[in-house]
Amino acid sequence: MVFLNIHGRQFAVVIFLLFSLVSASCNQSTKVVDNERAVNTATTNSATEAPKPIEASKNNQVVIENFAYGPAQMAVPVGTKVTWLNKDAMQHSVTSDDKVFDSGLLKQNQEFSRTFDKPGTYPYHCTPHPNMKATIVVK
Ligand SMILES: [Cu+2]
Repeated sequence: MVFLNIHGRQFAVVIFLLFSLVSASCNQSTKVVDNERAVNTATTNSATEAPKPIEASKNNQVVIENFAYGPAQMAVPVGTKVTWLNKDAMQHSVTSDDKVFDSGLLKQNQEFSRTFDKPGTYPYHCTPHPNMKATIVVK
């Protein structure tokens, strides 16, 4: 009887170990799926959120209107020619913060263009109105 009891207990322990192994591996595979789901969700989120502030306009044109550059942030590939158009009656400039380019004062409906041959971030402003700020990102 004693032997049987021990044997039975051992058997139960083996069953218990097997069961915990199986359930552990099940949990692990569930976790992997959850992680993948989390990664996918994170990727989707960053894909929808990250590009938002930087918009590439259809014709790589920035319109200056109501004392603002639109879009204020624009991403373009290397070699892109960007054109600014001043729609305001007020004169504005397109002046690089790093003195890389300067349009001088643009009258109403006057344009300024620049081709960006090097990747980088190009912040610029309006000389008469320093609160007017925008950025071109060249990739
Ligand atoms: Cu201005």
